[in-house]
Amino acid sequence: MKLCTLSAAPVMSSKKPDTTTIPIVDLGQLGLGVAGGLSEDELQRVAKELGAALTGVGFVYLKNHGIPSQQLAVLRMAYYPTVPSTVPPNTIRCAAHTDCGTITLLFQDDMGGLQVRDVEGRWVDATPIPGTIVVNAGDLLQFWTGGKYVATEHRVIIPEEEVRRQSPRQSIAFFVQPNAETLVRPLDGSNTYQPITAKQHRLNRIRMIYT
Ligand SMILES: O=C(O)CCC(=O)C(=O)O
Repeated sequence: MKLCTLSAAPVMSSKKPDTTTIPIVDLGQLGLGVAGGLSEDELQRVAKELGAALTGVGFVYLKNHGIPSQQLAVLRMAYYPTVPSTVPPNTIRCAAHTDCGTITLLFQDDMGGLQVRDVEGRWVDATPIPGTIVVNAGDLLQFWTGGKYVATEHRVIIPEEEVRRQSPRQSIAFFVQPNAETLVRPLDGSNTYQPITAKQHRLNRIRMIYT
């Protein structure tokens, strides 16, 4: 688990944006995947187009982005409602699990409740630092590194403090995954883990959970 601090610098312009239209930037011109690529001038032009779109409305629709349709990365927003007084503290709110992708970014506020299991098997509070991102290692990172980076088992528990129990908890998790057909095998050449595609591993996990 690693922590990094987010910059407080504003990303978007303070100018009131025109939100009536979302700009479209066509990346088809980049010739993605084609050897040679764009000239510096062309890259500058596309970068300026993107910069203008993002500092104006703050959103941009990317056309012909070249990202294969079978990409598996997911942004999950989970809402945990307030907790009735009948529920004892430390009750499990999100069951212990590892994530099935490579890394997961967990955006932190000050609500807490996340716990990770250490190498001795003890549950440790991942005390939240607002404005930071917890980076969680997932199964495929473990497979890829031949077990050097072990997938972090984690869970969420109900807090003790009344103020936290009476506030809803909003979790924002970005699950980074290789494309579906990517074959993941230990990069150290060992046979610690059998080769498996990202998609097959995810299907195996879904079957385990729901059967
Ligand atoms: O809510 C959290 O802090 C963790 C969420 C989580 O583990 C998950 O969505 O897989």
